[in-house]
Amino acid sequence: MIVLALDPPPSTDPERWCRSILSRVFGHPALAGVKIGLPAIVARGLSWVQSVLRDARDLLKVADLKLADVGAIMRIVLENLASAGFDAAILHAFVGREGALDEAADWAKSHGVKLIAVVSMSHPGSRQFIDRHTSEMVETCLSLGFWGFVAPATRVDMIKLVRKLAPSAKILSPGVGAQGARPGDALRAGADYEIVGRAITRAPDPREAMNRIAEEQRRALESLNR
Ligand code: BMP
Repeated sequence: MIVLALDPPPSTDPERWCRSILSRVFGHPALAGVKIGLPAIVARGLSWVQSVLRDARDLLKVADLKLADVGAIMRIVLENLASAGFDAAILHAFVGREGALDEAADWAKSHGVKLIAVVSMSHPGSRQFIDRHTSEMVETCLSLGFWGFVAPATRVDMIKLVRKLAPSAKILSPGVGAQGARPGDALRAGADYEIVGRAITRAPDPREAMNRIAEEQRRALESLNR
């Protein structure tokens, strides 16, 4: 299953770019969701996002601002994201429970927004600080009712750790393709979704790229069941 990272390159019109890519891959059986983040929102704000999210219909719609602030501020941002049509948002777990994650979780619960915590990242530097606290962050976020976690496809040992600690939470794994991880490896390690951006969005034929990645995922899972 794929969550498509829509990160428009600079000097493109983000709305046109996102809608054009989405129109080519929409309806693919492997496409579970879309993720829009800072590159697009910093460039043009939030107003244009609504039309893209409308096109995404019943797909999971993830806002990836990797929020890391005090609770009151995260609630304001979450409210704006929900008004724009997002149904899930990514937060950094390292801000801790009291006065931050707890307030965001309260707000999200009462407004039906799914929260996803970053507990390990796909770049090597994640080991320096974040990965030292992955287990504690997972436990805190689970106790607050978080829906899911970001754990990297580039280091499947981290996915296995999160899956062990959180058997029924969703795991979303970035790093497939452009960052080197092979499609399917994260799913085999216990992830629910692989977040894929450039390997699809920058391909000459995004639909064909999605076909190829979905087929690799299928084969990886099949070999697991043998
Ligand atoms: P790409 O497949 O083009 O490398 O895109 C990966 C996407 O996942 C980007 O939107 C990036 O912000 C996000 N991401 C990541 O690469 N590593 C992480 O640890 C967390 C992320 O959200």
